[in-house]
Amino acid sequence: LDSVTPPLPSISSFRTERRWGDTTSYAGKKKLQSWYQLPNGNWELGKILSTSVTETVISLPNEKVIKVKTEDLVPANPDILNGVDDLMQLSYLNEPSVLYNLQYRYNRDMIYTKAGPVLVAINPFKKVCLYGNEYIEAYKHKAVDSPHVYAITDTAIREMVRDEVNQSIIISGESGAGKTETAKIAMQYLAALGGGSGIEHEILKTNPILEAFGNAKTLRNDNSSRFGKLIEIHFSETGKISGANIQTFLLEKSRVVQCTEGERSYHIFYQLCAGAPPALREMLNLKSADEYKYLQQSNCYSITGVDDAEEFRVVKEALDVVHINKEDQESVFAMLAAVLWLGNISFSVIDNENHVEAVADEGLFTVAKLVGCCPEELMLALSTRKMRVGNDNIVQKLTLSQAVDTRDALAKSIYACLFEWLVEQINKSLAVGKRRTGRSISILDIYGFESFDRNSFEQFCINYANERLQQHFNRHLFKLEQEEYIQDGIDWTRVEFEDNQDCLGLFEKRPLGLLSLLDEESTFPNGSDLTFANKLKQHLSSNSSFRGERDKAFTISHYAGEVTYDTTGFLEKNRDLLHLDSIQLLSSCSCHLPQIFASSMLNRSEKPVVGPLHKLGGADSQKLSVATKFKGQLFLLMKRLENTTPHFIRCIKPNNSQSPGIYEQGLVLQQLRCCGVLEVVRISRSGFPTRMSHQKFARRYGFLLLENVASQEPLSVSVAILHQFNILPEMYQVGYTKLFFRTGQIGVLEDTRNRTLHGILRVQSCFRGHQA
Ligand code: AOV
Ligand code: MG
Repeated sequence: LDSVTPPLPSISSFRTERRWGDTTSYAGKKKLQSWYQLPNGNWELGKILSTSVTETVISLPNEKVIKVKTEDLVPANPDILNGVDDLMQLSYLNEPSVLYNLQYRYNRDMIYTKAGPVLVAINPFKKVCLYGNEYIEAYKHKAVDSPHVYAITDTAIREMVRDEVNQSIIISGESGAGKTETAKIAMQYLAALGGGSGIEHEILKTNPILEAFGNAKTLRNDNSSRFGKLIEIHFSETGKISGANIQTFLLEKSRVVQCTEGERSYHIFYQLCAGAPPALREMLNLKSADEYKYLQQSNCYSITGVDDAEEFRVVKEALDVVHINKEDQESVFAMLAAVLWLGNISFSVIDNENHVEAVADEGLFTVAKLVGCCPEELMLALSTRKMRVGNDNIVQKLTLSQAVDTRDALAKSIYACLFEWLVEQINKSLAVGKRRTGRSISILDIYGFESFDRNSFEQFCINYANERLQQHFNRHLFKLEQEEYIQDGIDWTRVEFEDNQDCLGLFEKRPLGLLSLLDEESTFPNGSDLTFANKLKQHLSSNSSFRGERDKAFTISHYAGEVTYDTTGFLEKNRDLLHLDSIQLLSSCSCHLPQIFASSMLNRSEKPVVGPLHKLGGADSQKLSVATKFKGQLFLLMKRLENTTPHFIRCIKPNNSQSPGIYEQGLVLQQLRCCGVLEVVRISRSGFPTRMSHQKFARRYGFLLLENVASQEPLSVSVAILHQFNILPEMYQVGYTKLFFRTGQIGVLEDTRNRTLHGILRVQSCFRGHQA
């Protein structure tokens, strides 16, 4: 394709207004080239040799000349538009043109492109020279204006200051698309501009910690986030970072005890095994990763290009920076080792009813030592359960599968509590010296949409979160935008978009939605994954986003594609029960972390626990289910985001092999389609992104008027200003309450205002100088 395109003109030359009229002006002209879709689905640029209403002869880049139906051709943009910064500048806004424009830039390491207000970022899967101090300085001083995470972050800072409104940077995209990297790049820019107090350094250091404990290698991404994260960075009046707060969402804890072939558990386990210094190794009785059962299952211990031992040093240093003292760090590592050793505890059958007892071996003794309990108590907690029958307390022995579940539940809980505890410590550290000013920029980075061969409860939750996020995106870029135009009575033809309300309803409807039915089944004593699956089929089959499958499976038609879920384990994971025996064991431990964990587990249950015997009936039935709690968290998150001005970044994965230089058109197109990039561009192109009430406009620019206006009424003043500045009629619309402007129109006014104000200030200070 490159052979037919001239080299990219300097980026700045694209700034010259290439705007609305273009579509029509070029459309009427004779076309030189068009897009032709090959049988494999890829688009090729064909030079038009001759054309009639029905047939066209084109030559393809491989010099093949073919005759095609004219109606099969899709118009291509003139070469001068190759690689434009903003898809809005394309004369023809069709799928192949957008795909090509992104590819054109991608091939030149220009991985960022604007799609109207949205920043599209294509994962380069290699180091690209676009970051660092020089670039930060350039964006800060507006010396460059090509699309970049820095640029969108800069806009967020400016709007925070200008409008005194909190901002959010919302990053979305499939698993492996580059969200977490993008979030870090945005944080880097904020730290550079708002730095000075030193807290920015701490904020940046939270990344290696949270990644070590919350990221893992999956089949989609070697560094996949297994939790969602919102980091809110606070600024003082002077624009300096004053503190931060991190909120995390639903960590995938099943990974601690169960892991698919080729994936890994959390990075920190491998880092600890590889990097712990000798003294620590001895203290924790640490072995190499391949000696732990939990890590053995997936048969994958290392990641290409990653040195776990080195990473361990990085994490330890970061823990120092966020003020987690050496003693606490040792406790953290002890908990990790305890989790690993728990997995090595085995059971032996002790009677002919298949009851088992934990084997008193190295695993058992080490765990007991690490958490600070006596081995016998641990043995009992793993092999028996205290029950209350009538007025009697009885002890029930466990079968093998019950014992294994109990052990795994304990390991998962310890890990999840450890993660939460760490986030809490980090938040304490970041809150130091925080003076609330009410101004903040939040960055949202959650786990991306996932679809594997086998999808379970975790994917169900992750994809639900992504539906919610997509809804937020739709609301802001399509719904609210268009509603505002219509409400204010301006001329507007509605742009249609893919609404995901149906799918969200499928999850959230009560009582007949996925989440309600899941909760209901989870509380039924006889409920099982099979009865759950049947219930879904019975009640939801009329919903167009739902399809029942064979066995215990069902399919959801998500905004990003269909995913089939296997309900095996759904109920158990949703209940997420830890037996009281285990909680009591932890609370009786002599080490402080297990005690903290035990009390946080008890606190989390809705009913307060009165005394140890009060609840011996087994697990706490009042506890919120995982899905319900997650739903609540997502609602709160959305509420918080609703109070901010959003800035959206869409990360795109150009191939499934995590390799540089490969741009698979089909894969990219599917991602562009599902998040509605083309529609966003369409709306922005015909829309009026800048708006201001008549009052505000009159107040802000009224003093620039050269002639008096007869009426002081805001609308009259506004109109007079528009006339004086010669703003073309097609560049604005006057609504009932607001003025609406095309992109870039307000700039002239702002410049004049700033110059004038500056002049006034200078005169004033001169005057004061004279007086003195
Ligand atoms: P994700 O956050 O979107 O996936 P990541 O941010 O972890 O994806 O990106 C995956 C990998 O892509 C990284 O580990 C890098 O190797 C590479 N990468 C991404 N962005 C860049 C960039 N700007 N420059 C260089 N390499 C990059 V997930 O957390 O799985 O949903 O759940
Ligand atoms: Mg991530």
